[in-house]
Amino acid sequence: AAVIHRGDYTAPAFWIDTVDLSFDLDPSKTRVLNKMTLRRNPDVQAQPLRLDGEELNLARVLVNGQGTSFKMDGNQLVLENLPEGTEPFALEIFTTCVPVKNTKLMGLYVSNDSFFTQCEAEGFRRITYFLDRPDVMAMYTVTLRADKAKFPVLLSNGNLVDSGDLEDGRHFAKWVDPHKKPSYLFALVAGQLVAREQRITSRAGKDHLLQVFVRPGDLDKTEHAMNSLMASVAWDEARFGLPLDLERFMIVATSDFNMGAMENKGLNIFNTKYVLANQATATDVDYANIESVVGHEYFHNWTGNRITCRDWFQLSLKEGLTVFRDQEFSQDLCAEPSARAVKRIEDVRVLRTAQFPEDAGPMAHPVRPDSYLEINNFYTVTIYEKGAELVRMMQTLTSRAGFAKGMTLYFERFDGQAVTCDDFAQAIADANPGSALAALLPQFKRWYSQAGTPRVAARGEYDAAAQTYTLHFSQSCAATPGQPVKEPFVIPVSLGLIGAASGAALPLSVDGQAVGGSHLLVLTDAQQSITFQNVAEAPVPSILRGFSAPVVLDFDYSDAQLLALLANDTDAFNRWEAGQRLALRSAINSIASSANSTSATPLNDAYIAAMRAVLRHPTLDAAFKELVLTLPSETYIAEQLDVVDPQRIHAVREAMRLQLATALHADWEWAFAVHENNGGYRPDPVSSGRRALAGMALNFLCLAATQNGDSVWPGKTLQRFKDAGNMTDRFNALQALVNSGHALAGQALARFHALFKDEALVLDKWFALQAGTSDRGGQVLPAVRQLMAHPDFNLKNPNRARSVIFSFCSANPGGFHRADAAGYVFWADRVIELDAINPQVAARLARALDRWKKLAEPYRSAAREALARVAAKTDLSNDVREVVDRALA
Ligand code: B3K
Ligand code: ZN
Repeated sequence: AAVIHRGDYTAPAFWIDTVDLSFDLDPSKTRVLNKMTLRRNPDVQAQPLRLDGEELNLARVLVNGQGTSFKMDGNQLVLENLPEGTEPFALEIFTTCVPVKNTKLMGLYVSNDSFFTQCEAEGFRRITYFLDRPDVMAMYTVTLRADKAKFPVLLSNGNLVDSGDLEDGRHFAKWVDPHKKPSYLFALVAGQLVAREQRITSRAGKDHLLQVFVRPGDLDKTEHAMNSLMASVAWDEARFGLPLDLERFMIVATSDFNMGAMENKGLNIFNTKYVLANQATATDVDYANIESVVGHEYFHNWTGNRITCRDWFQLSLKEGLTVFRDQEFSQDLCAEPSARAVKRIEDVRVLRTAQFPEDAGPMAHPVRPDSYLEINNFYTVTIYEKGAELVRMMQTLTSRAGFAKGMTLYFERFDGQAVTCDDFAQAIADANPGSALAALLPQFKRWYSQAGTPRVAARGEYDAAAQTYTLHFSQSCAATPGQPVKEPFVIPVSLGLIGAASGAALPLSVDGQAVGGSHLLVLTDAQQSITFQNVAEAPVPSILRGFSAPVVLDFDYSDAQLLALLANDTDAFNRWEAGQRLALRSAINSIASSANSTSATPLNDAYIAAMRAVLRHPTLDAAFKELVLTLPSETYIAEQLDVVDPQRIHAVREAMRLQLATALHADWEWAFAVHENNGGYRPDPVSSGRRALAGMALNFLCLAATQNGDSVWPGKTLQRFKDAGNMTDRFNALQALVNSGHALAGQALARFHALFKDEALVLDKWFALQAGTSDRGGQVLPAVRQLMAHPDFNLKNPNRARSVIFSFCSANPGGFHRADAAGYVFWADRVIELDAINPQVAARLARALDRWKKLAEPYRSAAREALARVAAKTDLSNDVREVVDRALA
């Protein structure tokens, strides 16, 4: 297999105008008749037609109804004797495939006796021969035929135009999609499904049918997904003037799915995890995720489907933009401003714990990559989450209204086309001629081409006599693979000043102008300064408010300054950030201080007192408190260090948790008492924040019990676990018992399994909790091996594989990084085993060792050995090959 380069893009030699597909669906042999009309692209020199195909049995090829010669070149079907000129011609291809053997879950596959498809990025070629690339957009007609008893529901994109019975107990359905689309947006579903239905009328007065299809028995878990869909339709119309462009919009849930969901035109296919919820089975986090994923896929209908990507290097054109849109959607659904801030903090936490490491590791790539071996490896947090930050910065540099104007211009220019990231950025800038974005566009676009997380270093100078405060900034960005030198970025820095003594938000004056309480400084140079006038007292700078750019900020804050920000900043994000910086500092000092023994008290009294003040604060809301009281993760701490001893980090963080548990014991008791009762269940931000804080309190109270021998709180926790009226409270209680290692955990886990043995998504939680639990002397790996031997374990089901294997290898550093290397041996075995089943899932797991070069010995050598063992296999998929070869490079 060869590396694909962005610079090699050429337009297709042929266009496909129409596609008429007929399926005779049979799990062990599905027949596919593909009738297309094509024409030569007059702008490209005449050449043979090369159609992509994979794991297909080819039976027949007809051109304008006549047999024709063809040859195979690798996976491509090559047709040389085609009509000359640019007149359309008919091409008919008949193939068969074997859905039941499709464990890759790409193309047409069977899950729970139903048929599903997944075509993005290159799965359509596993269904029929095609120009399987996003810039070839066609009109689709699809006829499905199948056994009526086994597959009563037959769905595809667009509108149902005909259906009826056939001989031998079979039936058919014919679907026509009124919009042209690239092949990656094709979908079909066939099986025993039931739907929740909702009719809606748009602002413009059009009627639509919304449907959520699930397996019989799951209908009682579809209300939240439907509500989220209705909210999405309304939001896109209200915020961006983008209406639903289909009579019918369908969501179908499947339990076998490689990722979260897929935005197929009019027929979104979802992982059940992002559809099914009721209060007995889903947590508040599940509810929030469903809302944002339903929104995300729906918003793709415009950003992705109406305007799509010219080539896969432009993936962030749709993904970064659509993540930005789903983030804004979730924020706009929050009634309280504080809930918006909570959502922003959660999003930044994902960016910093997952994307920053990616950008500093062997898989680092620009938001618009330059090359890939396997496109599936580039559905990354960089393309998605960093891509969303780029769009957010564009909004910051043009204003919310200006950005909306830019979106309107983008659709005026490019609706119905396959375009590039440049096209998007140009449209946003052109709609805002006076903006900083328009003025700086070429430099701004370095965000698309340069990988790596920029660092911004700042220092401040207060001149008490002149009452001025000057901030000096410098920016830099470390080398990444293939990019040794970086040019300066455009970095919007939102700034404020807090009085060091008074704690007051200081009014800002720049160049003699009052600018209010916050000021946006746009960094463009390697070095830059700004001076504020009329600064009446020594200030503490609040820099990068709201995380206004995806950078690392270095500022040599004193503890006192951070405590002042934590107590007084008007910007909720920086308030939280100050607490994180304080905790991080304690962690790093403790890690550095004594290599062998861990202090029982890494946190100082001032920090503890500040955390008590936050916890007991009369007006801050519970969700925000829970975020502030959450220590930086082991992964985030590791990223701050040059040499990483995962066991040391784990020990120090555990000591910090224990210290918070004991030093704030009375406060946790208070917090639990005040937040434990929340009335009837509603998954809104305020009550879910209260449940989160109550759950955190229980976790700390059970942890403290391991020290003080208390049996009251573990007992209460078990009772709460038994009595809980919703999954959030129940699971938090279970987690408190399991994570503290309490003896009652065993009976609670057994009871939980018995209660939910028929709920796959709940069992996933049961597996994940045990595989991700805090390691105490190496007990987790043997437990994980036992979980894999459990009758409910199934390696072929991605959700279940992730719940055990990923929860351990990717989300449990203290358990995974063992001095005896057994974690890495386990990892290598699983990567190899999974690669034979499902390369996409295997490649995700392979990334668990991305940061091996930072590890201290003996971890580093053992990790390299494990990677080398995988890389030595000659029959690896491209997916895993690319990941391990890059890691070892
Ligand atoms: N566009 C899909 C992701 C497809 C992944 C293919 N390996 C889901 C989404 O981003 O909405
Ligand atoms: Zn997406």
